[in-house]
Amino acid sequence: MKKSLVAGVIAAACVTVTTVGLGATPASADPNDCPKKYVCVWDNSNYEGRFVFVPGTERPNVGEYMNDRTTALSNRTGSHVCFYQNSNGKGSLLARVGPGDSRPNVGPTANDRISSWKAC
Ligand SMILES: [Ca+2]
Repeated sequence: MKKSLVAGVIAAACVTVTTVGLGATPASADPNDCPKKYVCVWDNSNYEGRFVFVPGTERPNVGEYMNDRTTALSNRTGSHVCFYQNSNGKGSLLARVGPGDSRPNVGPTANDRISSWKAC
């Protein structure tokens, strides 16, 4: 009796874990998944889809994998960070995000245009 109860509890725990796995998106869905002192960007709104997590406040070129794809972002650094249209902080300033702030959607002006960022 006791043994089967333990088995039942373990089975229930496994079911719970499976449900969480299916409920979550494959990549991420929470700006706090971005580690402290990192800047993180995601392809889709609400922190979903492909992503790049970068330590520090500088990224002169986000790279081909994420170039012109960013739709959501999180700034977990202690500085304001500015996001630019071109590499090396050139082109239009598309977004300025305060320390600890995040954007589930950067909006139509900045969407799918960010190529670099730096503290500002
Ligand atoms: Ca996108």
